[in-house]
Amino acid sequence: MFRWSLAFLLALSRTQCYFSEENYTEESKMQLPTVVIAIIARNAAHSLPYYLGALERLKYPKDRISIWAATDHNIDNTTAVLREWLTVMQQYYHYVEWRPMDKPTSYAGELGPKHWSNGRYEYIMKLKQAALNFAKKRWADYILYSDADNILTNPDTLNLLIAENKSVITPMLDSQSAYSNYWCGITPQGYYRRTAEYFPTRNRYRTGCFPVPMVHSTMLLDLRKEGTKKLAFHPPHKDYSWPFDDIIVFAFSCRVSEVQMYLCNKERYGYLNVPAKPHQTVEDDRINFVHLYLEALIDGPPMYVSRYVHVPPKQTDLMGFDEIYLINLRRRPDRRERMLWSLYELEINAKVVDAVDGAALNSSDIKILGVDILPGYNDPFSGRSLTKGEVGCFLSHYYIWKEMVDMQLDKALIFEDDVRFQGNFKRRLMQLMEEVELAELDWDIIYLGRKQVNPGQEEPVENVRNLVFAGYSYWTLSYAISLQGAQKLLNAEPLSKMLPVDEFLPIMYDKHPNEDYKSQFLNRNLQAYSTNPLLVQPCHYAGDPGWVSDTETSTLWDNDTVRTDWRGSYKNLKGGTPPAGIQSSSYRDEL
Ligand SMILES: *[C@@H]1O[C@H](CO)[C@@H](O)[C@H](O)[C@H]1NC(C)=O
Ligand SMILES: *[C@@H]1O[C@H](CO)[C@@H](O)[C@H](O)[C@H]1NC(C)=O
Ligand SMILES: *[C@@H]1O[C@H](CO)[C@@H](O)[C@H](O)[C@H]1NC(C)=O
Ligand SMILES: *[C@@H]1O[C@H](CO)[C@@H](O)[C@H](O)[C@H]1NC(C)=O
Ligand SMILES: CC(=O)N[C@H]1CO[C@H](CO)[C@@H](O)[C@@H]1O
Repeated sequence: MFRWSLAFLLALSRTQCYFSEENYTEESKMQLPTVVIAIIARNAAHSLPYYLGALERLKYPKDRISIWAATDHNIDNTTAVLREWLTVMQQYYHYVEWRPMDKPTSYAGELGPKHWSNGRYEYIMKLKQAALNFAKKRWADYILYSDADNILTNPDTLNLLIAENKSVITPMLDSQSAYSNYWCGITPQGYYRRTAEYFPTRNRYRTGCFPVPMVHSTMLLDLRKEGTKKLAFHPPHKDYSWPFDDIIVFAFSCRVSEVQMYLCNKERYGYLNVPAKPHQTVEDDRINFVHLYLEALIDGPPMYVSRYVHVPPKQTDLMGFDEIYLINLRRRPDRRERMLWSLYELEINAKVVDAVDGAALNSSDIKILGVDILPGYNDPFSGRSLTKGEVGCFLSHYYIWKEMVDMQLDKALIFEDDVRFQGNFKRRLMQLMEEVELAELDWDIIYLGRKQVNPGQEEPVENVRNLVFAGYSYWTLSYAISLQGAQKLLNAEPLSKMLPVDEFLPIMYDKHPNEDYKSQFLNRNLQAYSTNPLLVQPCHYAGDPGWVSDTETSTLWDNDTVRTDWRGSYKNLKGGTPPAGIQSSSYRDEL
């Protein structure tokens, strides 16, 4: 008995020793807070693949997220797209609640599928309240509301918002305009009030997380906070007398509950589409969204579609042109990719032409091509000469004119690869070309993007809206050109008296201020027009962050024993040049 007890005690103490010292393991980490994501989508089939793609890429464990998804009153494919995504994703998320409503497809008295009638407001308040009730019932720590055209492209957004420890917080979203998802001021009646803070915030001149009277569209509520217990979307507070609008009702609820709304703009978190006007169609909204997508490609982070929904392929076309050319340097695949994605989204079919790489040209190539500089253009005292990049750029455009003439193409459209498209680009251009046709305008080139050198009124063209006679201009970002125009440019035999292509064009339409240059070309009868407003801008300007500065400043005619630095020459210094910051498109400088 005694022996047995001793052995038992020894064993016991040894066991304790093992576990308390040698085999001790650390406490495991806390799981992340639980989040409900509320998805409420209506007539959003065009944005949903990007919206869902961004949600599925959020860097947050999906088993800590529940999805509450509702859709209603659709005339498009929203229900099918959401259903397809949820069917796949339910295995990854903690839980999925799905509330589709197929019929009816409209509200009584609404002006269109994007109109917010009172019926729509009331219904959306009820949906948001239902999502909130669901989250509370399931003891969720947070609920994230995000409208179906808010694309949270920054995958850290959820973590970043949680880390701020606020009751109600929104990430500032970028749009195609000054519009965003917050107000800095509110009137005593609950309407938007202009403030001095809005633009500095929107432009990120001041960054941080700021208390604001209104956030909407995307917002995170911390349901663990005492204050958020009283927040409600529906029914509106008994003292509510402000406009009947779900975002204002909720802002009021925060106010009476003494919960401060916060806006964060420390990072770029994502995008939101500018709301459609009441009478606009789903197609109008889609076109706006395409513009947003293109902006995101330039400014980043870009949007990507979900891997789990089928996106119907786009039908691209030539918009009535015989060919559409995209000039791109082979060693600039990033720009080519961006432009091809952009053109695809715009449903435009373009042919890539490899730009002549000026940096690779040597003096014997140049001799064979018969290229020589325009007498008077090579002038070290004014800091002006033709760089290799400019020769490459000229030749790239020249070969396209030549192909047009060889193939007898009636009209073509040319893009350089550093183009930012204005909203509704395709429709506006097609409309313009239709009016040009109807007016039987005899045209050689039509600039879609350029730098007007002497800002001022240019004469409008009769019977064609948004078209002017082009004055002296820089840049060749994009232009339409007719067969007759291409022929005129070739007839001028510009290779043997070359100057930058964007100086050559104004000479040919007789608007160049330099008489010496002009005198060397005889038939300066190019008929040049420009869209007004312009339909494209350069993506970047000299001096922009991320702008690739000109590294190729040497020319083919330099005396190698005497280093000539042509940097700062040409358009950067010339009198009457554009305001600081707007100098020349980086395409040419890169070449
Ligand atoms: C609607 O969406 C479903 C699922 O994504 C897809 O299979 C179907 O082809 C779509 N229909 C149309 C007309 O786009
Ligand atoms: C948020 O709370 C956590 C934990 O209490 C703390 O570590 C963190 O510093 C807080 N963040 C901010 C921005 O106050
Ligand atoms: C110029 O470059 C071409 C190839 O582009 C090459 O064949 C030729 O030898 C070069 N000439 C000189 C003088 O470097
Ligand atoms: C280059 O410049 C130097 C100094 O001005 C001059 O002596 C030389 O002859 C020049 N060479 C050519 C090929 O022009
Ligand atoms: C139960 C267990 O894992 N026991 C281990 C404790 O640590 C010793 C030595 O480190 C091991 O031999 C045991 O197997």
